[in-house]
Amino acid sequence: MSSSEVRIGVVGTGGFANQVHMPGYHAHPRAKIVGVCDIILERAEAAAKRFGATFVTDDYKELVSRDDIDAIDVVTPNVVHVPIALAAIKAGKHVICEKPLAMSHAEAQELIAAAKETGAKTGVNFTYRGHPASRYAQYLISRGHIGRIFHVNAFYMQGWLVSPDTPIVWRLQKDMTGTGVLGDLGSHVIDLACWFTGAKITSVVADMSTFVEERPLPGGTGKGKVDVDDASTFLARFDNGAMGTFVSSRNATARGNYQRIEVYGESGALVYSWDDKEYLEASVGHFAKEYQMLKIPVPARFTPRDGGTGFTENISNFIDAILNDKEMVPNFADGLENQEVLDAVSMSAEDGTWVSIPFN
Ligand code: SOE
Repeated sequence: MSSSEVRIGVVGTGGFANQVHMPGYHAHPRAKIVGVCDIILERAEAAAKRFGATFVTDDYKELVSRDDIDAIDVVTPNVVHVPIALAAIKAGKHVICEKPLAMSHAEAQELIAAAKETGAKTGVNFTYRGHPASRYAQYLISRGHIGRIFHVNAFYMQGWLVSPDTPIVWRLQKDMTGTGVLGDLGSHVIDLACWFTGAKITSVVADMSTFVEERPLPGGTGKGKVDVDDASTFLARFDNGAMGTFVSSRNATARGNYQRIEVYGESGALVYSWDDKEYLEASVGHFAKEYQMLKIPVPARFTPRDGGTGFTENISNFIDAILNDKEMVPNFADGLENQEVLDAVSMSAEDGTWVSIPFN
């Protein structure tokens, strides 16, 4: 590795890569995007032009094998996360991958085994760990400010699929994404709930629904069947005895990116809301009031490096982990834990029975 900077290869140059990942590397003083790959070569060429990459390809195998690249960022549809990440790890690269990590916990286990072999630094882009209010929530809970936890209620509600005229995209195709809203949005609040509390989910019982079963195909070429969940709700038990309720939907009318996690403990409580960067609703410490939540300001020290909602925080942390030879968090182990919950929820929704994890 170049001692002065981390040389990056990005696979997948679609919306999120352009809005978050590549700007994140561009903003880091010791990161450089050397190569980009996309199955749509023109998209990769546009990204290379915008971010100064010198190598462009539509074949990820060419990118991961380059000696002038230290780390690979996988920003593709879920179905190819593992083959690309595996190829990168086997080529001696560090890897960060978009969420959810894989299409199944078995696939995720394969990734972890490969990374252990090479000592690769791994990361999963659970974006909302970078949010100032979520960082403060995790700080307060991890330092015991709400005591023994009774409840975790998590909601992630978007409304972009309310109209039946919204066409099918890869996030709605099982063979590309695995699950629908569960993996797309549920994975985020599952990660936050476990990170906030430091607890693991040990069993779930679930219900999933597809409200709109047929949608226009892209390009107006007729209609196609939707084979993934539009909404997912599940109950969970944590290993610390807490009870969890998780609701995620992309049919939540009027909601843009509504993310809310309520945590109730024996000596306090707090509510994190993505919409509010500056405050937590809380009853903690000397703010603790019986039957009253106060809006407490998030201290400046929890402001992420981008000064906003922290969308690029994981990207910066990944670069720093490589430069300082430290472990990136969240990493593939967190991705596997998350994947086990996703798989358990999908299994439970089939017959409505409780499913315990870990599986083996
Ligand atoms: C779409 O639902 C989406 O872009 C998710 O895929 C992201 O993970 C989330 O951060 C915002 O919404």
